Amino acid sequence: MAAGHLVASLLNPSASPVLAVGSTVIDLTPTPLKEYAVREFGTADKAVLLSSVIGVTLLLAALAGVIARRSFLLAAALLLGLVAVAGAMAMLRPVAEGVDLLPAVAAAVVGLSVLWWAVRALGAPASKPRILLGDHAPSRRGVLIGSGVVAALSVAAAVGGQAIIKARTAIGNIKLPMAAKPLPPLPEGVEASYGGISSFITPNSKFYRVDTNLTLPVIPLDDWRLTIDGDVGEKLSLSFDELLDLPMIERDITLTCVSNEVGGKYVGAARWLGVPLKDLFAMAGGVGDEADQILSTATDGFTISTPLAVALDGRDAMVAVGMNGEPLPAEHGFPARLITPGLYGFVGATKWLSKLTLTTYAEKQAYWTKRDWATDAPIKVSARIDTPKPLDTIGSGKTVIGGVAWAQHRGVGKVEVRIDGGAWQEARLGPDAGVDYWRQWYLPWEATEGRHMLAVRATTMDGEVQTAARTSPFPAGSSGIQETVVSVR
Ligand SMILES: Nc1nc2c(c(=O)[nH]1)N[C@H]1C(S)=C(S)[C@@H](COP(=O)(O)O)O[C@H]1N2
Ligand SMILES: [Mo]
Repeated sequence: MAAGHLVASLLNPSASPVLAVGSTVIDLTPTPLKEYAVREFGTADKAVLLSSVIGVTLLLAALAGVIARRSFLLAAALLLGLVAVAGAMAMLRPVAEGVDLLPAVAAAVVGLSVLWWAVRALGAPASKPRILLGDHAPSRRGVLIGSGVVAALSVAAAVGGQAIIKARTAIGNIKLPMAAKPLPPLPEGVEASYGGISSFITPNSKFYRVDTNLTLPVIPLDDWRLTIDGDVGEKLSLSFDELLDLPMIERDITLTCVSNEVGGKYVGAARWLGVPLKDLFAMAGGVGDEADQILSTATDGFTISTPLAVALDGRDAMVAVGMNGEPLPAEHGFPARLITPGLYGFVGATKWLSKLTLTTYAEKQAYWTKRDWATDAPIKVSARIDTPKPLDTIGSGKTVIGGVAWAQHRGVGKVEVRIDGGAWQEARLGPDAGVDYWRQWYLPWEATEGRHMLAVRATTMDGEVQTAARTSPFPAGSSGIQETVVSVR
């Protein structure tokens, strides 16, 4: 496994045996099971998955070791079978090339060599003729030392592979252009005065990350192109430099994941720099009258579909290259991603973007569409309590209840807090950065001793009150209002 990972790190990290098997499991997992995993493990779901793959592989390899003492051939066949599964999975990824078989080949060669050595070093069972042993007598010490060396080399190969991947996905020096009409800096948020409330701008390093990838794609900038094809006047293909030369817009937009539970943390707010979709479509000779879907494809073959009518209804949907004044971080889609204000990320925020195809829902279905998620998924109005934290114990006296609320593309008109089932009290709102951006909110509170139940709800500027009716994330986003309990001493 480690040898395969090291070889993959030099070629294509996603062809690493463990990662290829893990990715295939992700793709094949039925939606209810995936919902369960996300709910139970959150973003640790991938660590759980990879540990399981590694654990099962080690168990099967150990089994091969036991079998090898009776029949080397049978054990070798088992190991080869394991590696073949990994190799096949690597070759069946959406974007696979011949070299993606090499990590499995490396795993096979190293795996068989270690098995051969181990059988030789341990010696055949007393009942069997020692054909494999030659003149060597088995030595317990030699086996222990040898096993230690194999284990140490494995760890070194795995760690080395990770370091190589990290270096290859690092972003070089890129100078972003200015927006045609730069926005003034955002006003200071209320987090400075009321600790515990999410900062008005989410720093890139703290921005939530959600995707199906087990490893970041390696994208050499010189090879990268953005293609626009399908139902357009003329296919368009742009290099990164050509994209950067186009007139840019700058917008403050809050991104939310459809998997976010009420009160959850899969939401972040940033200033995005990019080229409006409508400009790109105009450059491609305009959209024909057949298309009803923008199918975007990432460099690794992952797809997202966005309703064409929604993306072009006047909102600032864009191909973004900048996030909070920096190039997109690798985790957030470098070199370019889609941003569609008002839609959950899974229908409008394709990272590591490589192609936009104008097509129809009848003709082509994206990754999540095939898994029965909604095709048009506007973000639901929602408010979250950041402070006091659920189940916290705080001191009595003057404090604030505070958090953030969002209703992208419609704007937050009002946030209300309810304490111990009393009347809804209107909270104060932080600065306004437009309807696509979240609002901070806070309510001064004279906390008295005892247990208290806090609830919050937001109302959109056009008057929709956040519903108390609970739904789970599948298939179009969670709803309900957050209620938490705090203790005051
Ligand atoms: N290529 C790719 N883009 C993707 C995804 C993905 O799995 N692969 N996940 C989407 C989802 S579900 C969300 S919520 C957003 C999250 O963007 P972020 O990780 O930058 O916060 O990216 C979207 N873009
Ligand atoms: Mo998402």
